[in-house]
Amino acid sequence: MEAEHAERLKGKLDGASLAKLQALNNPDVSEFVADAVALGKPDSVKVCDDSPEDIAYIRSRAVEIGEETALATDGHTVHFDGFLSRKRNDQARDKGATKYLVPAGMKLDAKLNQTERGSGLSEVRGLLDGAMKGRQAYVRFFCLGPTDSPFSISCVQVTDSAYVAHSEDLLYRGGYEQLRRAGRGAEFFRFLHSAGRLDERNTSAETDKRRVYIDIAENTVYSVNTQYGGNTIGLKKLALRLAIRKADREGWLAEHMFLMGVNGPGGRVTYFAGAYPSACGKTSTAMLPGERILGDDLAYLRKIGGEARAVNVEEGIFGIIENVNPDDDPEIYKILTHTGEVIFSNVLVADGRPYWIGMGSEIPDRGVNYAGEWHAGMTDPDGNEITPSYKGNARYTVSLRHLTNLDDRLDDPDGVPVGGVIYGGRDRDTAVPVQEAFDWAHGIIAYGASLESESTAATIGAEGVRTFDLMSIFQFLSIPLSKYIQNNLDFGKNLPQPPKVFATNYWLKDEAGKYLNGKLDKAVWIKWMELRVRGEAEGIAGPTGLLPMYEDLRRLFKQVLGKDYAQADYVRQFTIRIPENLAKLDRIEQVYRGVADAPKLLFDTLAAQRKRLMALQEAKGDYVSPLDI
Ligand code: SPV
Ligand code: MN
Repeated sequence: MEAEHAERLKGKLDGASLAKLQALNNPDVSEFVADAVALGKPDSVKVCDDSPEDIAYIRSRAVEIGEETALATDGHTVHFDGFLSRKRNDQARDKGATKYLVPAGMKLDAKLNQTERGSGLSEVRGLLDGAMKGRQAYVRFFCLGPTDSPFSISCVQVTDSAYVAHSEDLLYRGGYEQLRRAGRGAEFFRFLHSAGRLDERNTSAETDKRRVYIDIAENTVYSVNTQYGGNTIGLKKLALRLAIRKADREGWLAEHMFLMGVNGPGGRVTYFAGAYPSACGKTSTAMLPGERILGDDLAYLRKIGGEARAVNVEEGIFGIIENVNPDDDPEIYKILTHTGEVIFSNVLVADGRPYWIGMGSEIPDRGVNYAGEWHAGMTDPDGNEITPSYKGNARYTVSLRHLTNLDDRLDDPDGVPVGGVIYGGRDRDTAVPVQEAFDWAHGIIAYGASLESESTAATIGAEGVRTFDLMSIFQFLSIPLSKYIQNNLDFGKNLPQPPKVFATNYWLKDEAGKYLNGKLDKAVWIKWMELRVRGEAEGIAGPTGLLPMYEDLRRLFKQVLGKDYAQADYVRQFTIRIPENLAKLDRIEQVYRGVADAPKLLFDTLAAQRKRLMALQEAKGDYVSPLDI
């Protein structure tokens, strides 16, 4: 290691840690670590490799320093993020404080949150200066995607939070050995995090000084005064922002998508990738009983051998725990109630057991939760109810490796072939439950780039407000919107057989506000999509896409759920609601009129959709049954 780096690390690292850094033979890594340590000024530094000993060390540190507390069941721990009130807390991604550092001369889309690089760097580095004092820092190496594959991206994380480092062990593949083999000059993403000053509950005390700054020039993300995973776990949404830029340079796609295998007739498996905004059924789709999960949050898509192929970036789940119960999510519920490594966050704990809203059994009226000692009926300083588990964002962190429904190709270096891409939002009154795009470009524009979702209790503000969220990735976009859409269009262009594109809507209601579908109906939609990908079901050409035939769904409802599917239900669910669809087109066109250089094909595609809707309206009225098309 260069004398200069060794000098800066002197006295902080023990011999073993120093040797691990040295063995990497990568001056860029030593430089990053030396700088992080000089800045954060931790008392000591532990460098970890991929060994079980180092992973066990992190796990026990998290409990020792009180960032996690052991629960009654072996392997279970709980972590709390900061909470003062429903309005002031560290319980979610902080959109306002997350900014791109933009170097002089570079233009980022005006819709992205950004600040000038020089001043942004001094601000965040100022906050990190000495932030690790009195604590140990952990240096971790991980890989995005399977190791030693065309998809792999090496990452180095420096953090003073054992909770963050522990979460990363459950969520990502170890990357030390890969980086060591790559040696000098190997590229990697860098993440520097400090939880900042902690209060008596070991939660970040100065969340008003919370910052997540993304230095796109150096592939480095700085995060400070926060512990919530979405702001701190480098490889999750922080890396996604860097990966979108790398994918843009290299001609592939980094997406906010689940990845799953669907069992088709005759033992075949068809793979799907799906983008849904938070709290819209993404994890529960990927976890559908009887199918094969690969991932629930992040996928990379590349063209390999003339095919679209995808990997799960992660190997674990950081999932929303609310409403996980034995009926709706039996696989996850089993994991959460049995021995094995689970980090619960922001749930209620009583007698060493975790409780959460919607778990399907009684919740005690007293215990300890994210607000401290808790009893039913408590309110926060603003007068809002303190719910037993944090409404909308209490979570669990588990490795995928223990799931019995895990697909066996999680680590395939070439990924799995993608048969279909699905876009799904929360929409009470417009889109049918499932439909297929006419072709790749139609799907990318009319479904992906037109994705909207209604706000839920998981987000601050009024519920039921439609929010534009293209490909459910808007919050993570790090390149201009138009470029991102063009890259998606281009991806499918010269593939002999691009994936089919579908849209789902699990949230359709009738005039009385009652949901038109059962929670498990998605198990039927996915089987229909599987048949479509294989060319084994007919589609009815409607104005917004191809609709399922009643007969096919009737057969599938019986086969998958053992249910009789009435034709009247089909008609109610798949009626084309023309005024609502036209209103949606108005909203989406309005959004894109404000986007610089939006592709012409986007406006053409939306205009063609409008024309089809109006022609049908002219012929058959405002609400048209699928049987009349
Ligand atoms: C999401 O909200 O989309 C998540 C959790 O997957 S977070 O880590 O906050 O991004
Ligand atoms: Mn997500």
